[in-house]
Amino acid sequence: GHKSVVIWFTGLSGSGKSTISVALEKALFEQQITSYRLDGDNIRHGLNQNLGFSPEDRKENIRRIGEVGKLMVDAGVVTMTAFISPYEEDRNIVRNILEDGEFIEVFTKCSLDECETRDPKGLYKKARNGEIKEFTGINAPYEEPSNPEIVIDTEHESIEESVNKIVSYLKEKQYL
Ligand code: GGZ
Repeated sequence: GHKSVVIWFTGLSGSGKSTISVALEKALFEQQITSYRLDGDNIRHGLNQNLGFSPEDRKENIRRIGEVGKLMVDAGVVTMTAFISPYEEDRNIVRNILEDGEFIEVFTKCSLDECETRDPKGLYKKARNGEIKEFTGINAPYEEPSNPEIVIDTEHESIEESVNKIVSYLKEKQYL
């Protein structure tokens, strides 16, 4: 059995939120635990397609994802979310929507330099050229979590190491 929970990844674009959440999903599945991932593909293209990247829209994006996470937890599902969620205040709103222990904040730590080198979608380059305004890390802020449950350092750890760190936490705290 397992306890349902929201595993909330936060970090810069290109820091590895999606990659690690996909790998974690696989590791959980191998332990017979079905999980669900919320990401830009299934949220920003659907439920939140009316939202952009202003501070107000990001706040509403994160709030709605938090509410969906709450529904998923009520349905008994281990839920992973992969959104930049740059504002501490907005992440704390989600923490407060959920009950104690239902929100695990995973800071996906990676320097801006490294994210910009990876630049898998060429978005940092566009932001530097002024083609994207309000791009997180370039001309919009990213507030690092002050007290995350887990920090993974994707610049220096392998995917496997990061996933193991999260799985160990889940076991130690008896979510699994
Ligand atoms: C940041 C942006 C922006 C701006 C488009 N700023 O690397 P990606 O492409 O796949 O991930 C980024 C994604 C961020 O959406 P989130 O819903 O996670 O953001 S937030 O939590 O702040 O609401 C990036 C792309 O969308 N993208 N414009 N201006 N990222």
